[in-house]
Amino acid sequence: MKLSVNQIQEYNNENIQTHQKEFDFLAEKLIKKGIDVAGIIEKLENFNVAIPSWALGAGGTRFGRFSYGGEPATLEDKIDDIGILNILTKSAGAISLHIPWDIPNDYNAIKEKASDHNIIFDSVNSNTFQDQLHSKHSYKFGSLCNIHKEIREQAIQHNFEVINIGEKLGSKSLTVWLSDGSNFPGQNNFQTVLNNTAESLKKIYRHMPNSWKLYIEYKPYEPNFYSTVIQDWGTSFMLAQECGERAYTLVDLGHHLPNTNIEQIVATLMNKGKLGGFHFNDSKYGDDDLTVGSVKPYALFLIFNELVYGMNTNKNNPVPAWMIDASHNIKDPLEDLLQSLEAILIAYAQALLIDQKQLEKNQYKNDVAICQEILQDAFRTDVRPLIRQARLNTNGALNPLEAFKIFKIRDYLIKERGLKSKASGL
Ligand code: LRH
Ligand code: MN
Repeated sequence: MKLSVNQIQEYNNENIQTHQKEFDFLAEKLIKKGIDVAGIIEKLENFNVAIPSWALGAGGTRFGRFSYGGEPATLEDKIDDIGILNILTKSAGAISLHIPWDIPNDYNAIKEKASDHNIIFDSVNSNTFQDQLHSKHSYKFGSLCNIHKEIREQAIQHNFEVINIGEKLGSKSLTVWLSDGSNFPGQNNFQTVLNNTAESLKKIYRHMPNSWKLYIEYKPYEPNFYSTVIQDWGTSFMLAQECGERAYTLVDLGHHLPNTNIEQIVATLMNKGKLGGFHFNDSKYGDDDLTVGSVKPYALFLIFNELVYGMNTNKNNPVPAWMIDASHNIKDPLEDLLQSLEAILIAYAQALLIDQKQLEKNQYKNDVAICQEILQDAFRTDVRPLIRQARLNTNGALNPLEAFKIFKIRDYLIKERGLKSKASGL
């Protein structure tokens, strides 16, 4: 399924007048406030989010999985699907692979297909939370933390292989998430498993090319339900510091206990130059992997407020890696990802409206009410005309989700791949 720029332009022509009126009205209002509208639109045009290769089919839980029809059963099909997201939004120009779920058969063919769709290979993810068919040792009782050296070595070797695969594709970072932990008190010696994990991560870090970054992802629980070795940002931060300057903490929004102040964690990590990137999603209770901005949009906005401040202030922190990590149990995976991309751009655009100088001035005066008003005024601004203008400027669709439905893309994919095709992943 390859959509043409002409098809997109034809679709846009239907809606261009409405958009132009809404955009002109908003732009005039913002310019009057001294806001650099052109600058914001340029930032939105250049904002690219990596799509997880493991979230292009129907997700599932232990209670079941409802397949979706037309799912991408091969890595080639997955790249084609991300190509559809990218031609509609112009902000999905990257794929994050999970190994071994997505090991390429033909590297040159895969790289060619990706470049045809203007897609780059972002972070590669290792997987030592599942046993592989021919693996000698099981990770049932842990991988990089395991009390048995030969099992740690097997997991370290796997990460070496993932780095080698990423190098061949032009990726520049490795993401390590460990399910390692315990289900019962007494099962693990906390210090032993932490020391083993630290030593293992250092070996992996030293194997990476000097141009690479290591992202250490934390999570409080699941699949282990008593302890997780890398349970929170502090543990990940500590391990990243022990590894070296190219090791960072990765923040998956769903990996926090209820009511955790994630925006403060983001500010703290940026302050220390250790914020590596994000796995964007949303959640009500646990690691629900729901559509970004679908449950707590204000929290996402507050996170982007810290990101905008940090990207202006913390020059010691690299530009974070923007990635989605979601699982689609009942929605069309591509529609869900289109909504997530929209929610991320909306939160970023709203945060860019914040007058950081005014905020700082009123924080200095302890005028708490005005500080709140400055944030809420930005959050209560409908910035969608700015995002539409950015897409128009980049030949994307004014409203990608609507275009996806009008072009009947899912029907086309089902005709092409059948109802039974199943995507690898979660
Ligand atoms: C763990 C996680 C991690 C991935 C997996 C697919 O919950 O967020 O990022 O490896 O999901
Ligand atoms: Mn994740």
